[in-house]
Amino acid sequence: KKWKQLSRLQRSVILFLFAFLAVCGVISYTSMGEPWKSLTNKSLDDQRTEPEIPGLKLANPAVLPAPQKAGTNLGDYPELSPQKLPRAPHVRRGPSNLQIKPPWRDVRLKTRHDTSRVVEEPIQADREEKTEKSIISWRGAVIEPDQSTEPPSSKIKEPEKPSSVEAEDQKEPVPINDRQLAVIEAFRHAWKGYKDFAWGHDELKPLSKSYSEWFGLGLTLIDALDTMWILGLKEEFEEARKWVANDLVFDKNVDVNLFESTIRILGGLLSTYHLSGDSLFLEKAKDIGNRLMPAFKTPSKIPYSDVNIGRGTAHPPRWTSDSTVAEVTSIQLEFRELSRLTGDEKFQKAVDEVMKHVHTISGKNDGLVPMFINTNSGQFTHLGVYTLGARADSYYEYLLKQWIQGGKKENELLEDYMRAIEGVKKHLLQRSQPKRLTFVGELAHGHFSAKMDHLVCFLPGTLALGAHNGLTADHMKLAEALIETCYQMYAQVETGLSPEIVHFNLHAQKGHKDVEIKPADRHNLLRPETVESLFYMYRFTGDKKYQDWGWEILQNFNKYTRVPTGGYTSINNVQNPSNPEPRDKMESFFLGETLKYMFLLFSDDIDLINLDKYVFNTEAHPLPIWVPA
Ligand code: DMJ
Repeated sequence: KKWKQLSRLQRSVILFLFAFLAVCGVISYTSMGEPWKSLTNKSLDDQRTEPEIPGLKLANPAVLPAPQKAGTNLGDYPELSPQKLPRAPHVRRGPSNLQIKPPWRDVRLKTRHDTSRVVEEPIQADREEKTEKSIISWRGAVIEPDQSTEPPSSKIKEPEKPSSVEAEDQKEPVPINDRQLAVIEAFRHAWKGYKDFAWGHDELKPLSKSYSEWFGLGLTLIDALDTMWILGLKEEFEEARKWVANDLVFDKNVDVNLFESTIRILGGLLSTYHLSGDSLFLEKAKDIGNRLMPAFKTPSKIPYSDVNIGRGTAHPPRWTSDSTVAEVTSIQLEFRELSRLTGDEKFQKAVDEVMKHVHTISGKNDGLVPMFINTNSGQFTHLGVYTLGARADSYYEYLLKQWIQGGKKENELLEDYMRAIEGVKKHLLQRSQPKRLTFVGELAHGHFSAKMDHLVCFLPGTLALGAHNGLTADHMKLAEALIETCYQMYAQVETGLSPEIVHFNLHAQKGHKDVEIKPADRHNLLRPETVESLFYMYRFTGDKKYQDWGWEILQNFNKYTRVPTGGYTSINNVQNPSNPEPRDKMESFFLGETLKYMFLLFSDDIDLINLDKYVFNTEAHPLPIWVPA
């Protein structure tokens, strides 16, 4: 009534005053730092992460800041824990990112005292601009406010260029040291055997001077491409490239294992494309990627283990409709990268769906997963058995690595990883006697077994990588303890080489070491996991003992597995130095992984595959991190 009695002028003045006060209020609220943003993210995170995940607490904020412009620091988060290696004095610092130029242009392998490498760095500016918009969630993961709830695949638009194409600034050569030269010599010896007796075939049989076929796709050659690039082996690389260009044909009526061909062939081609910038490798990667896609046509979308890449049909193994959990959850880095490079989201969609599904299903034990999953029902099978070894190993590795690859935005991956590591601590960690080595055993229907596969030795490296990326410091402590154990799996054995599986003594017995070996487990397949972890540990701590341990291992490979006419061989008996019983097979991962990690371990150049720019797939093929730190 009173309002109506007021004149028009009086009403306008009152309305103006109200409007003025409202604007002042908004301004002062905004200047408090846009609190609604963090509130929104926090509540979203809260909803998704109940109950609280141990180890992911505000008390342990990330030490790695979100990707950001140089000189800015977001909130109270400390600066990135750097890779610890001393930089070679003559390496110029520039805008950070790694690229290795083609070895024949820049990497000069000369005499023992005159070896050099040039590393260059690409333009960073537009990436920085993109990442500037990111904010950090309360748990330290990077969230882009407008993107955090969308699947990454929806963001795919334009095909990406190889990371090498962005390379620009050149740095001074970093000398190659004697240990790296020894790795190059070992590689050349292995390659000689492959070239002389197995060229274009899957694996060398160095004793019978012949070869074995698995998929008939030149597996060793493809697995070794990026190793040759990194080692600077120009001639060998060129020759292998020619074979890829002229002889690598995927239109073949052959069954391949989805996981093995993804990590070795697709991963190898993608990584070589990134390092070399040569589109031949991307074309081949697209071809094999497309041919593997029928594997995902299953009732549950959990892929079959095998695909006929010529016929376009897929199937599980003859005796079961199960797939292996590690296999279906360790193809993601490669297919996601293929989507990013091609602009075709179908690859990423297929593999992301698998991860999302595995995230939701029951049958886990504090984040630990069973070893099998059914392709019809999409449920875990053979419940109750938990291991970090064969059939489960790289599930854990890829949780962390996908999170890193995608710029640390996909919180479900991080949550599953953190929960799983807590599960490891709760159910699988024990200490041996007499040395009290920390080891990862297995759990079968509530019974603990002190058995540890050599495969588990990927774990210290993965834990260290997580800690470097901001996860809790106790992961690094555990990594340090476990790498010591993995080293002891070599050092306590007669040949100084680890067997495939060890059993740890839980009780001290006179005359017994920590490590016991059963006759069926005493073979060595030239596997990489311990050397891989040594590489991460050296990069992040700078502690030379890790290099020394790796050097011992290389010498023992040379002593017991080197075949004089060319190549290295798996052996049947690591306990018998006078007759280690050669098995007559050189696995492709010896060149793809073991020697590559050795070379990187002995390097003091942190930009030789910079771990803030690249993430290694489980076959040691480096793929770019989408939003580098
Ligand atoms: C490789 O093919 C990969 O590292 C895989 O993750 C495990 N097995 C071998 C090496 O041991």
